[in-house]
Parts: sequence; C-alpha cells; structure tokens
Amino acid sequence: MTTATSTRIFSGIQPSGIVHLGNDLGAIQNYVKLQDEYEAIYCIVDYHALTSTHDPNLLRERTRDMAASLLALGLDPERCTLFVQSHRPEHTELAWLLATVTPVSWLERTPTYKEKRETQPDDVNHGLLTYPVLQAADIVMYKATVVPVGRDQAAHLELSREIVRAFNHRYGNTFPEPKAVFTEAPTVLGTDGVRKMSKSVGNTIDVLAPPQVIREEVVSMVTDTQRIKRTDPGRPEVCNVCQLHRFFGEDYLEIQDGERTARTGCVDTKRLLADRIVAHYAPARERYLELMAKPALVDEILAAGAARLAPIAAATMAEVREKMGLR
Ligand code: AQP
Repeated sequence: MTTATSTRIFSGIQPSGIVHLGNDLGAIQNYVKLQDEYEAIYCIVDYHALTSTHDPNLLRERTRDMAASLLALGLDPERCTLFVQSHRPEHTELAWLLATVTPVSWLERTPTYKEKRETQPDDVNHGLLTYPVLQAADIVMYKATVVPVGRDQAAHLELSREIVRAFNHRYGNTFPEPKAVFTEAPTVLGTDGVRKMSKSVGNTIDVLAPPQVIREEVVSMVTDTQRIKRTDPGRPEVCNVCQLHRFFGEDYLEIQDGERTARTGCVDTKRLLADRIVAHYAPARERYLELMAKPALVDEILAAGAARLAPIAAATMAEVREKMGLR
C-alpha cells in the first residue's frame, strides 16, 4: 500500500452530528459502491469539524457516532480503510506545506467560506478560510485520484486540483490531480424544497433517527407550492417529495403520474415516502444501535484504519519534505 495508485479513492465526512439523506444519497452510497471497485480510504474529518464545533466531549462523541453510522450504512473495514483525520497528524503538516503554494485570493473566493462568514459571523476563524487546503492535503496524502462527494464539494475539489498544479509546478510532479465523482443525486434538496439539505439550515431527514422522527421530518416537507387544493393537478418535476420517490421504489413514475393527475394528494405521497425511507433504513438503524453499544469495537476499527495508512502517509511526507528542501 505504499506506492501511488491510479485506483485509490478518498473521501472525508464531518463528524457533525447526524447523517442526513443528502449525505447518504449524495455521497455515502457511492462510498459503499466504490469500496468494491477501488482501494478506498474514508476519513472522519474531526480537524475540519473544529472550525465549527468547539465542545470537546461533543466532538469525541460525534466522531464515534459517525464511524458507527458509516459502518451501519455499509462501509466494511475488510473492503475499505476508515479512520479519523487527527489520528494521522501528518494531514496538518501537509496542509501547512500546501498552504505555502496557495494564494489567499483562491481561498477567499470559495463559496463555503463566503457562506460560513454569513452563518457564523462571530466565529470566522482561520480554519474556515484554510479548510480547502486541509482538504487538499487529506486527498493528496494518499495520492487519491477519485473523490466521491456531493455537488456542493465541486468547488473545493477544483481548488484541490489547482493546489496540486501549483505544487507540481513549483516542486516537480508529485501529486495526481483528483477528480470528483457524483451519484445520481448530487444535490439533495432539504425539507423546505428549496435549499440543499444541510444540518446548518435545519432542513434534514435524519436517516438513522427513530422512525417517528423520520416520519415527522418527511411529513413537514414542502411540496409543489402551486398545488393549493387536493384536486389541483401537481407538478412532480418541481416537487421534492416526488423527486425523492425515485430513490425508494421502482414505481416512482406511477407516483408522479398520480400527483400530476391529482389522483393522489401530497399528504398521501409524503406518507408513502416516509414509510419507504423508514423501511429502507431500518436494517442500518439496527446495525447502528448495535455498534453504538460496542464502542470498543468501533474504536478498534478506527485505530486499525489509521495504522494501516501510516506507511503511505510517511512515504508522502518524506517525498514532500525532500522536494521542498526540509531537512
Ligand atoms: N444535500 C446534499 N446533497 C448531496 N450531497 C450532500 N452532501 C452533504 N449534503 C448534501 C455530501 O455529503 C458528504 C459529507 O458532507 P459534509 O462532511 O459537509 O457533511 P455535512 O456537514 O453533513 O454537510 P452539511 O449538512 O451540508 O453540513 P453543514 O450544514 O454543517 O455545512 C459530502 O460529500 C457532501 O458533498
């Protein structure tokens, strides 16, 4: 595992509380699928989470929780490597080295930085600005070429590629340019039907939550706002509930037709979606609860993951230090 491979993939996810439908349909389902096609490395990015989470106990709890969630949703430690970012502290060293080839102007123009400046105006910390540099370090540490992410990460990935080009230009060809890959649901809209599903917006469907919570979230979804009366024909192409049905049953065209012809009402369509989401995630929820009852097992999987990556990280750091003139 110490050599660069064109078939290595990497992706990171924040331990920020819950796993929502956007995370799963937009990214995690690809993590699961691709672990059979590539040498797959998945990282719970706790350093990144520090840019917004400042409670140490909460961060510790959420990190294990995210590991249990990912394992429950289908990551298999026999087929992929799952680890915690801070367990390989080389990531922060590499981020510093990459920061020296990254113009500040590139970072200031990233959409997420601009967004976070709005959503957490009292905490515009340096980590928020340099987030994409650490993200680039995460990926290139393992010379990964493929990065499964949701569409919201596309701009960050483009920046990673620019950082790689800048580094290779200055110090010679060292890192491959990583490429984003998307699922068929690269942007999942939230329960408001307008914005991207996102924890900070509070418009999520929490896939591993108790069934009652999922039902309440789905029933709260905004549908076609022009469909006022039950007898009004609906517009399934703009209705988020109808759109989500396509991921939870073969009969979604029929469901959409029911809305279009007013054969079915929005409430019926939402109830059906809630039932299907609950049923779909029930086995994963069971596995999640089992894993949360075995914290030592989860910690062991994470420790083994970090240990397995040690030789790759060491090789990358040796090469980079040498190329940059560090002794
Ligand atoms: N709505 C979404 N649709 C498609 N993909 C999504 N992802 C996130 N939201 C959507 C993808 O999930 C992976 C993990 O993302 P993250 O670490 O940024 O997770 P998050 O903190 O859960 O994302 P949020 O909810 O959007 O967080 P906040 O609100 O805190 O910024 C990534 O691949 C991401 O693209």
